[in-house]
Amino acid sequence: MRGRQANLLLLVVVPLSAATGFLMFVLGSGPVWPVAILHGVVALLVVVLVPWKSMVVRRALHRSMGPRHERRAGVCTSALLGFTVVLALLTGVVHVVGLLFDEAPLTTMQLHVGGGVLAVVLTVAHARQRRVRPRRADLSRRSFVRLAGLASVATVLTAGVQASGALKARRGIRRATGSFQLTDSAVAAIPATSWFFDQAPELEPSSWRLTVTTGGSSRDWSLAELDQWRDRQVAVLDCTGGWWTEQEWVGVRLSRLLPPGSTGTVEVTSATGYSRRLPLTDQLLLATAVGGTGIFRAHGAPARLVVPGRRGYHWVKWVVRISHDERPWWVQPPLPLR
Ligand code: HEM
Ligand SMILES: Nc1nc2c(c(=O)[nH]1)N[C@H]1C(S)=C(S)[C@@H](COP(=O)(O)O)O[C@H]1N2
Ligand SMILES: [Mo]
Repeated sequence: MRGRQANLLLLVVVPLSAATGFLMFVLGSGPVWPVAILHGVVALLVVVLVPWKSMVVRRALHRSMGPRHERRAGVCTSALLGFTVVLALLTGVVHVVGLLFDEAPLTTMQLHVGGGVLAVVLTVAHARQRRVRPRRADLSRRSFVRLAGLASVATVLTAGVQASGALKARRGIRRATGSFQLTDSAVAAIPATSWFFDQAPELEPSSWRLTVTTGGSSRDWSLAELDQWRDRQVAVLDCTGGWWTEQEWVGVRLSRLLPPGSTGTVEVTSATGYSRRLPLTDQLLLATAVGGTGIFRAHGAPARLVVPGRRGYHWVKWVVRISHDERPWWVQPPLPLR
């Protein structure tokens, strides 16, 4: 294989790694494991391509250090790109085979996603500085046979990483999403987590109101009024940071606040402005208590959404507004933007 073809493949493979990684986040606890395998294979193709890429890199270094010092623009981008790809690869593998460090300021998975996102941005910048032109022959039968060969090696590597992860972790501790169970299952041990930089607002329970809008009319609920219900739901909070915890959440089924038999979706909005839209076919619960205590302020007091089967970023905290209509739930950014 030529260096140019390795470059072309990397140009596809790095963004595709990120895309499959994101798909795992979006699928919740649905059919996520085939995507996890695909993500591993696509990402580890990068490792398989290292021999060819290292020739490209060596040639470039040689040219820049040779007598003519042909130093091209974009050297910093290239170096940074190399660093972020290695970071994403290492943290990906460490996460799968490794442990969850509950106490660390950043989880391995957060470093992983940070590295992965940066790697895609830098790949685009890098490719603009070093254009590679695809040729007809790149789509030849021979190229596809070669790609199949490379992918089989990547599949073996993925199987190895997954198998060592499975051997190392206690059974049941890892979900198909790749997340690890928190070592302490107590409510007090749940990390207070934000998607980006949201901070717990000051909400006075006695003056807090939940505004529910449906069919052109709206009604405010006080906490005391919601407390007439004690609906229970055992559900797993699975954060994209790479951890999960199973708890019994107590509060009111969201459907109780809507006309009986309502269909469609609800947009659930936080006092901070953070919001998600979800289908009423989900077992949505507005939780005011968990595991025998009230919800703590950092975890969404006085009321936070519980969405069984979906990843943590849907579990809106500090809920103040619920708007019900027939808009499809998927007409929103697949991941929160704030
Ligand atoms: C930017 C978005 C990304 C997200 C959301 C993401 C997400 C994930 C997740 C959830 C896992 C765990 C899979 C499991 O436990 O089975 C994982 C593993 C992994 N990721 Fe990523 N990833 C991203 C980007 C990347 C990139 C850009 C690379 C490399 C170029 C990469 C390389 C890896 C590797 C090597 C593993 C271990 C795979 C295995 O052997 O099974 N990831 N990633
Ligand atoms: N208002 C608001 N709700 C939010 C978030 C946020 O940033 N703002 N983060 C979500 C994410 S990513 C997760 S994993 C859970 C974390 O809940 P916890 O703090 O109880 O662990 O809250 C979700 N709800
Ligand atoms: Mo999260």
